[in-house]
Amino acid sequence: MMKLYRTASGCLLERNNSFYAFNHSPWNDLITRDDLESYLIEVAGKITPLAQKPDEPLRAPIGNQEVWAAGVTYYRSRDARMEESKAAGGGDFYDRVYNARRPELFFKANAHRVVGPNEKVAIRDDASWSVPEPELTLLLSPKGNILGYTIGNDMSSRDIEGENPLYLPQAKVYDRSCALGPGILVSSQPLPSSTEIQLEIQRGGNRVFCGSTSLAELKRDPAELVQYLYRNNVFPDGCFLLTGTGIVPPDSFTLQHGDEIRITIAGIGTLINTVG
Ligand code: DO4
Ligand code: MG
Repeated sequence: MMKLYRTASGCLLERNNSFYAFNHSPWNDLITRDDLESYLIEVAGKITPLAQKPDEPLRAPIGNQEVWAAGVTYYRSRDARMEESKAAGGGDFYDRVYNARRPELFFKANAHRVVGPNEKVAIRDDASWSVPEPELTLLLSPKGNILGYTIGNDMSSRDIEGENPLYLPQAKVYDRSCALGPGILVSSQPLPSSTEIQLEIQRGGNRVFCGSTSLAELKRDPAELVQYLYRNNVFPDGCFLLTGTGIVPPDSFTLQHGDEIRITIAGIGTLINTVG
């Protein structure tokens, strides 16, 4: 188990409960290496571990990558979206894409729209119904190999998407609409299907929502999503791919400024952001 973090001063590697600080500039060149896993094992073998985990703020683990997302990959997402777009006559499309061979894939963000751990995510000023979407996120190399996993928050404006599915880019892509982190679990191995994803939202110190799902509920194989994404599409710096949400708060829930969003994925960590 090896995790790679980006800090203000460089790179931090966690391996077998030891921490190793090192520099690799630019970060982008590190996380595009197809041999990332073996390279990091080599790095750890050459330097002395730190006496303790450094208390340094973490940055979003992104370089020049685009961020893409898959949609309607869990039954819960299909269901919620069919309901929210019923009046607009869009419901049927979500059912069709859930069952279709070709997945839904959409552009989510580039680096300047992404925030890291403990930074502020945004809700749109012109939206009245906003939710976080906690998603297992793949780090892909330029060749389309899965190098590792992180946590992604696909912040979404449900009223805008629900009014008309053609408004999807506005519901999904805006400043600080995506959070990534806290680090990258570096592994090319598939995660166990029992891997749990949890979402907790706190308001004024009280828990106002919590929910969980597991990768067993993910309808698509991550490798299949990657295969579709890389068809006729070159990613010179690789890509982050969010794999869809399986947790949707009840329709009565909307995020407010000051809410704290905590997303935990077993084996990867917890990504915490506040709405602001
Ligand atoms: O179909 C619209 C977006 C779906 C999505 O973001 C998800 O299922 O996570
Ligand atoms: Mg999503």
